[in-house]
Amino acid sequence: MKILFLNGPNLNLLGTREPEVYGSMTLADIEAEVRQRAKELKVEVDFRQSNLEGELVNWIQEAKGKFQVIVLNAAAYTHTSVALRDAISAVGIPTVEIHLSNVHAREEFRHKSLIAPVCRGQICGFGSKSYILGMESAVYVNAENK
Ligand code: CA2
Repeated sequence: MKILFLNGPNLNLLGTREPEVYGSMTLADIEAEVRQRAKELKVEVDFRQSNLEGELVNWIQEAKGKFQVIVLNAAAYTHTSVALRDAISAVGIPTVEIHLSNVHAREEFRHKSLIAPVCRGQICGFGSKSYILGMESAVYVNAENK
């Protein structure tokens, strides 16, 4: 089973600013934790980040036939992107929405996710562990689809 992790804008800055909100781990640290758990779960992982909406859309489209589940931290595009929502809907690959922070406990503009209705579920508020929980959910979703 192959899982595609996609990370949206500014997540490359993790560990450098706002540690009180996003923790002190870098995205590379999170990727290392994900890869360690992936070994135990015997799943393959591809882990990518882009600041560009169109690149994320391209990666979602290209995932068809290659990945069974997408785990997506769309970052700020979560709250704005009809293009990401349409891409998730178009490819039909089950997608798990994840966030480091509890978006529902933050500013009102973060309460709305445009992608949530086309995702299989949402995990938020557990810091870097949201990524591990996202991967475990992906394994569950894949088993459900067999
Ligand atoms: O909590 C999350 O994972 C978010 O997806 C993070 C996004 C935010 O726009 C979403 O509402 C919730 C922001 C990612 C930016 O990360 C930064 C890291 C370090 C310094 C500044 C921003």
